[in-house]
Amino acid sequence: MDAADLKWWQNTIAYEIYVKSFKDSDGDGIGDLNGITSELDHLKELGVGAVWLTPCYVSPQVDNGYDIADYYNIDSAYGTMEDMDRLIAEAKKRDIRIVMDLVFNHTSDENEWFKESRSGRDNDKSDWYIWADPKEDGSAPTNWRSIFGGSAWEYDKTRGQYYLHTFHRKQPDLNWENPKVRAAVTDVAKFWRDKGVGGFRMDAITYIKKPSEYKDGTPDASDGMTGIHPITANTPGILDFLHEFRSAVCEGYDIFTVGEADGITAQDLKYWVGEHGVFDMVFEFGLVNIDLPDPANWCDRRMWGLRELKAFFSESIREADAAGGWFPVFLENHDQPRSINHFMPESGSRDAKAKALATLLLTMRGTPFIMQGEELGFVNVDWSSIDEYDDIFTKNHYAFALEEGYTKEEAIESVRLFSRDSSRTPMQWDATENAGFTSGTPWLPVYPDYMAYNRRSEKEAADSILNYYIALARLRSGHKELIDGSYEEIMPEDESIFAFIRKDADRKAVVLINFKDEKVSYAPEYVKDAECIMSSTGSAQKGMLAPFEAVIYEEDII
Ligand code: TEU
Repeated sequence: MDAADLKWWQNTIAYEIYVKSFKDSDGDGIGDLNGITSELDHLKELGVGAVWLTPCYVSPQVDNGYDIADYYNIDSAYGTMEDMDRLIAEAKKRDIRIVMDLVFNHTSDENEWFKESRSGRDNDKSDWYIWADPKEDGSAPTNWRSIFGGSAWEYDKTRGQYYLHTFHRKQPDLNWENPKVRAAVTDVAKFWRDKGVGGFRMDAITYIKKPSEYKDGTPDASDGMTGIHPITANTPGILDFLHEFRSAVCEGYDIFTVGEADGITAQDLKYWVGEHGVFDMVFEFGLVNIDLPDPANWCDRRMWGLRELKAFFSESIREADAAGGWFPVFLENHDQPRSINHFMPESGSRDAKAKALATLLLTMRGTPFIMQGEELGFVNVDWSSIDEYDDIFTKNHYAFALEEGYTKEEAIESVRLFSRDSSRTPMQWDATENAGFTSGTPWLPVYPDYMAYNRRSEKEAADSILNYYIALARLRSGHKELIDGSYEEIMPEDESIFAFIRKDADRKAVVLINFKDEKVSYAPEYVKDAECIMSSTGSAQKGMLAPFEAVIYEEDII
């Protein structure tokens, strides 16, 4: 495949904006759409062509917008529909397309759809959500635990029934079995498609189909409940719903979809992406859960090795390619810790680690997704009390850990490692107060390192993390094999070096990344006749890598 044959979204770099934390234009401490419009040039410089916005629709903000009360309007905290139209237009001028986050597994309980549904058992929307009768003793229909903790069922007095919520009790699940619900969410997607957005990220999409029978599961914790994820993720029949959605919304339009697909493995990709699939790409969870046997329990961590991390990429890229699909490359998002903390040892230079990971992100086969702040080298927050955290999942997890008998120290350590707040602190634009994010009081504290790690200072320092990202982005566009080239892992057994070859008809690039805080060597034959086109240290030596050094060598194919 030639780069010219690729679709625009395969050829570009995507960037995730956590709207609440990117840039505040009106001093209320909350990021907004006009703030984003004012900083589009930062994205342009990074080579970004697609910007995924976390949900900015009307919402009571229990889960920062993932609880939607009105899909057709913008939350006043973020601006107006005119602001959104202007953002779409200004982005387009810079060849950037906006990607909307569609949250269709659930709505807010303050959505009109739900208000009507809960008003009685006999209304037009009475079965738009998942209602079930209590057990004989009046308790919840099953012992399923929601992903954020506590029972997945909430009792409603008016109906005398429980409703299901995979996430928070203020996020009731929609009933996709009802064709009217499917038509309603399709209409929402068409509305945004017709506004000229470039694509959709489909939130929590693997949970939309529930099993036909609601049965208790074997308790997996002392609360007597069982986590809902294995019970409802990827239920047979789900693909029928998604095929229907794809043909109604996407066919014939130059837009892309990426599904957030917890519970999908590389082996499932042939049903999910490519010619016979339902999306253009899916975000798998194999990498981000590498250290958590049960992602619902952050206290129970496992050791992992680089070989496993490398195998994840090799397998998923192979299966996505085999299906005629495409792979989204990501190391971070707004639900995950910062990648420097997640995938790198504690010791060593933060800048060197960030550059090593940047090299992986921008040279792997697929569309890279940069999480805001990743390009500046952001690290996890280090707050010592649970009261300092904001995220509901984090707070519920802390309570769950204590209930399970972990000590306070163990519980807070797990929060330090996995809290979703780490990826949500305000963007750091300059060294002025509040890092130039807001003139008011930021909704979440700015990370104290902002004097050094901010966009302006990093722009001025030649060897900064940001300038390395910009250099890599430019390199990609001039060295097409890094975009369209095949992917072949080399040295798969090596526990220190992540190495692979990207090759097209004309050129071959060899990428070598040292994941250890020590000097390591490799067989120089791999790069014998090649020229170094990128080095994170500026002093590459064939056969040797400095701690966390990343290098790219290239040669023509004759
Ligand atoms: O995330 C879905 C989600 O939380 C799960 O996939 C979860 O990570 C996993 O099951 C852990 O056990 C999306 C959004 O990205 C997130 O911010 C929202 O809170 C959530 O949906 C609810 O809308």
